[in-house]
Amino acid sequence: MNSSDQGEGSIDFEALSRKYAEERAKRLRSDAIGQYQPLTGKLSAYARDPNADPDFTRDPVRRDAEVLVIGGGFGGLLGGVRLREAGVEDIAFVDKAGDFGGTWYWNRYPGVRCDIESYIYVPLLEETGFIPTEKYAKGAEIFEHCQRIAQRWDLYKAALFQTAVQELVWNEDRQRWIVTTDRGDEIAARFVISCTGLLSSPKLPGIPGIETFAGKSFHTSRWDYGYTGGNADGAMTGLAGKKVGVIGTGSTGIQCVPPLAESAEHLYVFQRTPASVDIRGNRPTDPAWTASLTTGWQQQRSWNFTYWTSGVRQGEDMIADGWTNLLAEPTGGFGGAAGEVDPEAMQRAEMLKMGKVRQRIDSIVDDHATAESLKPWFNYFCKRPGFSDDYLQTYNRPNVTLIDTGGLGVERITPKGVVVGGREYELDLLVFATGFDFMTEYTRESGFHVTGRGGVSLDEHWVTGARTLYGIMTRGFPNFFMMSLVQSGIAINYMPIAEAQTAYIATIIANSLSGKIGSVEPSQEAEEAWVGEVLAGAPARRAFLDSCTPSYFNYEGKPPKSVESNQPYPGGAIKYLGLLDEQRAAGAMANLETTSLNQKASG
Ligand code: N01
Repeated sequence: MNSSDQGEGSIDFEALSRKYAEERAKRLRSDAIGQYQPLTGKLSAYARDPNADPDFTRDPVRRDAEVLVIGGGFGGLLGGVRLREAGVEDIAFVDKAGDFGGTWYWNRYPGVRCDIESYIYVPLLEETGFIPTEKYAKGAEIFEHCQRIAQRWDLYKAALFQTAVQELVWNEDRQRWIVTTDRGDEIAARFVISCTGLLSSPKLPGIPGIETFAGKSFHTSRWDYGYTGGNADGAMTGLAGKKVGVIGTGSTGIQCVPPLAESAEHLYVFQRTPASVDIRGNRPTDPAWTASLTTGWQQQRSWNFTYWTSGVRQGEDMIADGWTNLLAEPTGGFGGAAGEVDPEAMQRAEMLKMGKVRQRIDSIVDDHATAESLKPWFNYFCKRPGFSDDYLQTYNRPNVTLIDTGGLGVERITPKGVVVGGREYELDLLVFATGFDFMTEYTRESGFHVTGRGGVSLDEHWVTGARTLYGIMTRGFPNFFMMSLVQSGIAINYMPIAEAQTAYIATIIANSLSGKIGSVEPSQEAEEAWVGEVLAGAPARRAFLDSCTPSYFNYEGKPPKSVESNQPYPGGAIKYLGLLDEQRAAGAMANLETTSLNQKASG
């Protein structure tokens, strides 16, 4: 098969497609996403936040707010900033975490960094004057920047942390959402923006015996440095003399494996499907480059990345990394002028890229059998591509063993350790790098119920699939804005999508407040037209997902029927961003229906 990896001229696309299908078949399971379990019930200890005060208490809050933002990650922060800029003062925040930061609050595992260039991934760099110290910044630096944003735009003053929203009920008389939380709060908000994150509910595999493990164990998003010692830079002195196991080799696994290998006596990596791991090429920020930046640089750079990763050559490749060089393959572009993808050209680019990823493994990993086990056989975008300059090298260490489960996964967990192929590996620490829920039902992922006009719940409203305008609003749920991937634009770098969405939402809210508008929601026609556009892309997306090895991208190989309408907008990032910018520039009120503010609401 390696002969198929020699370059475009000699590549045997048919043989590769057959190999991909064989590998996929090994991994398909009838229980699909049902193989995972949430961190509740007998596994609820896994949900404990190691960074928050477990004894924290406060009196319940009862108040009105003009805007309530649920979630203090990048989406919520950007929403807060844009609302402030639009003159909205009364903004409350609620977050389960102990601070702002979202992903970067929770994910503090060793080695954590962003996998998109930080100069375009980290928001508001020009506004704050902060420049990340490296091309791919450490998690701690990004987390600190989240706090910087919250301080600079004065968002802490009405923030309720360690608090989970439980329910949102629309009160038609008051034209407000009555929002209740697990700390007994009741906030009557005129507008709600829900930014609960795209990958924020950790999940554990339903491996038999998981609850019996008697050693130490945690999910990567709840790293316990109290046990391991050290910090995200490594030096985990608590692991001296300890046998450590990691289950999961996705983006998180490939980042935490190298520092674990340095600190543990022995590290076992339990692999079900190998990740694609390309060159990272991280480097410190060049002060001369920083000094050369001129106004508008971040947005320009971000657009450049969006174009290149949409398959459109757009001047110089400013980022020039493993994401953008998909276009450097000798295939020509794979996107039309507006970024609509040519599936055949894309397939060729992906196969060539994966060939190079496999060749790289041979050039780094000394042991032949280990190298073969580490080779990924699926289309490049079937899973989130990974990048690392030390992950593959880690398998050359004498204290690291790759336990390849041949696509079947870990067999069993016992009080002493992990069983694969009938052999038990005894462990002191077992780390679950097993990811997060992704695009499941809104209630399951957000953790709260939403009841709109007429007592209809969002789950009922979407029972046959989602219905939205731009993936942001849904009819019957006035003054409620969502930031998720459902029917929304999608891009490799989520940041421009979050920026465009929050600018659009803030404009609607500011217009509504100044124009004495009591409720705003999509018109029936506009919502139907948007759902129609999403559904028109369903067959192509379905075909791609059906060809992919199981992962969270394709609901572990068994996408439910509702996925057709729950999928992201198929027109591509360039078109979606252009559309939102156009709408906002025109005042943002097109395609919406409004009612005037009534007396009870203004009182
Ligand atoms: O989670 P994942 P993640 N036995 O779902 C394995 C973002 N992110 O936390 O591939 C053995 O990708 C499972 O195996 P398989 C990013 O968007 C970004 O790594 O399903 N193994 C897989 O290897 C990313 O995509 C950054 O066969 C089992 C792993 O667990 C997303 O978060 C950093 C198993 C889960 O991988 C999620 O990444 C981190 C079993 N029974 C995360 N069950 C950066 O920005 C599951 N697995 C750098």
